[in-house]
Amino acid sequence: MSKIIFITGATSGFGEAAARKFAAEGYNCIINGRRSDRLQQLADELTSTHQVEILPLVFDVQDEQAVNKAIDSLPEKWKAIDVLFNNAGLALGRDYFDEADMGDWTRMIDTNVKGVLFVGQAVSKLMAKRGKGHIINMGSIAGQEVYEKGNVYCASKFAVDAISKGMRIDLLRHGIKVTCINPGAAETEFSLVRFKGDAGTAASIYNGIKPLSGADVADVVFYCSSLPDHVCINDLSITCLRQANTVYFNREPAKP
Ligand code: NDP
Ligand code: 8X3
Repeated sequence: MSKIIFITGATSGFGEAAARKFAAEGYNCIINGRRSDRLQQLADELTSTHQVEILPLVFDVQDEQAVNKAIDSLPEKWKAIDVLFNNAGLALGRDYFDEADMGDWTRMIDTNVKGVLFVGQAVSKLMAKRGKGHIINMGSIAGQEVYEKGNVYCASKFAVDAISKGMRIDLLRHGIKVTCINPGAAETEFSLVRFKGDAGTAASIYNGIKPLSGADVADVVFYCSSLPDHVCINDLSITCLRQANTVYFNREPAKP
């Protein structure tokens, strides 16, 4: 029987790349995001390319009731979730602490922290009933080191790190693995969202480096999920070759 992965934030970036990777590897996928048109398009493409089933599930991870309703109303066969890629998240703004927008902070906390908790708890209950499962939370190297103007985005990812550690302890009795993946700079829609559609500033983040791609991270997620039952990668950090941590880059000079 095919395995099932539940991916939040599958309309772009890491989540979309993971849907492509896991579908290609024969997983049936529950894919989530708020943009229903993109989800449906991805579902149509993957079902026509691979011998798998894809279930699009539109909801906002910030909305606890919507999360629980969507997961409770899954058809019984889709509740046998093997892997949760708890990935939906965002950064909004890159501003000094005293100048940042409170609305941006609220959305980051509601999405990156509360969203991870809402989806994580609902799915962990299903996994606990089966006595197995694997939860892969999306952290960041921003959850390991704070950088200038990173304040609340970093805080939200430090929280994901702590939540992952807590889940790992509390879910041990149910045989559930918990992994926290911590990527560095990756070129997805992340920076475009962070800089609110300012494509020039978004692109400048990747000046002089070959950043990670969604597919690079999806490969790592798949690797973590394909190890023997008794083996769990707890934390995994991944950067491109030209990045050492959140601050140190070796950028190739611009060509004249
Ligand atoms: P993208 O912007 O490309 O993708 C983000 C995804 O999250 C989209 O599918 C978006 O879907 C979804 N999403 C955002 N808010 C919500 C919400 N409230 N409810 C449901 N889905 C939501 O960025 P990435 O793929 O890069 O980001 C994915 C994760 O990786 C995030 O948690 C991010 O913090 C983390 N990360 C990113 C890094 C990077 O450099 N790119 C590095 C380290 C970590 P939709 O808008 O349709 O709802
Ligand atoms: C995204 C990586 O360094 O831009 O989580 O915050 S960083």
